[in-house]
Amino acid sequence: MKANSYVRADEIRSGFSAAMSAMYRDEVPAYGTLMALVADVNDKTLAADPQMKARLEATDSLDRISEERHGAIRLGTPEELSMMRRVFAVMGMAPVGYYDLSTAGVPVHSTAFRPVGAESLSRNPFRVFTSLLRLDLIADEALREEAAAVLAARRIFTDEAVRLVEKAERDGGLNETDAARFVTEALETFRWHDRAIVSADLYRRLHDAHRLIADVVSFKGPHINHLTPRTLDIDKVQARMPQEGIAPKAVVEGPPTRKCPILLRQTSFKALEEAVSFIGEDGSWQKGSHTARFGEIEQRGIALTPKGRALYDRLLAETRAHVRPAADGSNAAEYEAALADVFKAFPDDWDGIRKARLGYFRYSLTEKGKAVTGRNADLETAIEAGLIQFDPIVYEDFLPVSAAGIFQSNLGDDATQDFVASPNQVMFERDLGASVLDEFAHYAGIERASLEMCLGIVNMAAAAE
Ligand code: OOG
Ligand code: NI
Repeated sequence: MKANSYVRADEIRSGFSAAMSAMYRDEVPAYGTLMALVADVNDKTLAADPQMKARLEATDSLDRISEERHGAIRLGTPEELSMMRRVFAVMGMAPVGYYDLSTAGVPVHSTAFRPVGAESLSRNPFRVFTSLLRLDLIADEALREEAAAVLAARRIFTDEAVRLVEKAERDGGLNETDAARFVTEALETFRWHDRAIVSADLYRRLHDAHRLIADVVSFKGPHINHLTPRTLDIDKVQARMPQEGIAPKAVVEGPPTRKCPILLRQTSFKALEEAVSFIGEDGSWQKGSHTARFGEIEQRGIALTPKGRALYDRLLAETRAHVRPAADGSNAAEYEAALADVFKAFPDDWDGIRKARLGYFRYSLTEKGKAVTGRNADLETAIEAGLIQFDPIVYEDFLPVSAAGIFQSNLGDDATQDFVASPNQVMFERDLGASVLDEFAHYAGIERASLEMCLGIVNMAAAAE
């Protein structure tokens, strides 16, 4: 079969993201409500800000926004993680970044599977925050072994999904029939199962060790635990959520409200208590409940350079040393005020951010720049002369402190627990069966390529003179 009869990985990913969204909307109706709210706020924001709309259109990122979302799953074993990597690879998604959440009292470490090239991202930036449970952080050895035995016996992928992954790897792609089948089969892994694979007694003991352990170990598969649409104005969505019957968490995670959004701001609504049944004696089912699935929204801003990120981390730590947001929201206003105040130290205009080398930008020729002949200018002169313009590059990744806040708000206050900080990227990559990509190198590459294109054209015009 010729390679060009294969469906593009970008298309498989788009199909999968749409199928996942439809499934989750069926399973968790509040997610549908949130999607409608986000679509409405995005439309109004764009209508009120024609300049924002024009720049999003020009940078090829307007179309993707209404389709844009991320999800999250939690896996139990190295085998599950490495197979998941292969499943996502069929959809053109690679592991980017390493997130250690043990410091935040959550016994997992994680990566984000996402597309990496600029073109793939603009087609569909679907990402999945993927965590691996760290049983090694559980003190009770007997319980650890019991949990490991349950995990070792489950199969989270269908045989057909595995067969199609192997076929895609062998042939270098999937034809249309196989690609459609693959989407259906892969989706099965993410489905909610209301019948647990453990007894109520084991569930309770796992839950007592950590709620997250119960969530990962007790079920047939790693149900998608949230899907997050991207909004252009998170403060508006947060304010309107209660009117739609959704109670948001107390504070928005990440940077404060700014004229020039940086990195990522996120908020969620609390996980739902759902009816499940546990394995009872002699084949019966015992009724109970489980709390895991929630909703989240996010607003994405500019990707920061290592220098910008260090400044962000420092300012966030400074704020939190001062006021730590309480889960019940009692000091939310105080926290927000402190955050806004401390972040005054972070420039809030695009050119200031650019000149201080705090963020990554995509450069392009203006109409005037395209028409120019015979000018061989350096970058700053060309920008001042209106020949070259710049747009912020969107941050495509996640933030560990924010992720910890999202985990915590859905695990309940009683779950706050201290683990010894123990990042172990080497172990994670061994379990993954690959190294994770470096997010900074990716943004720097996009910036560099855009610059070369501009300067190349300006210089070519000069040379042709
Ligand atoms: C993942 C939480 C992290 C985010 O957006 O930072 C996350 C989880 O609860 O499994 O999704
Ligand atoms: Ni999330």
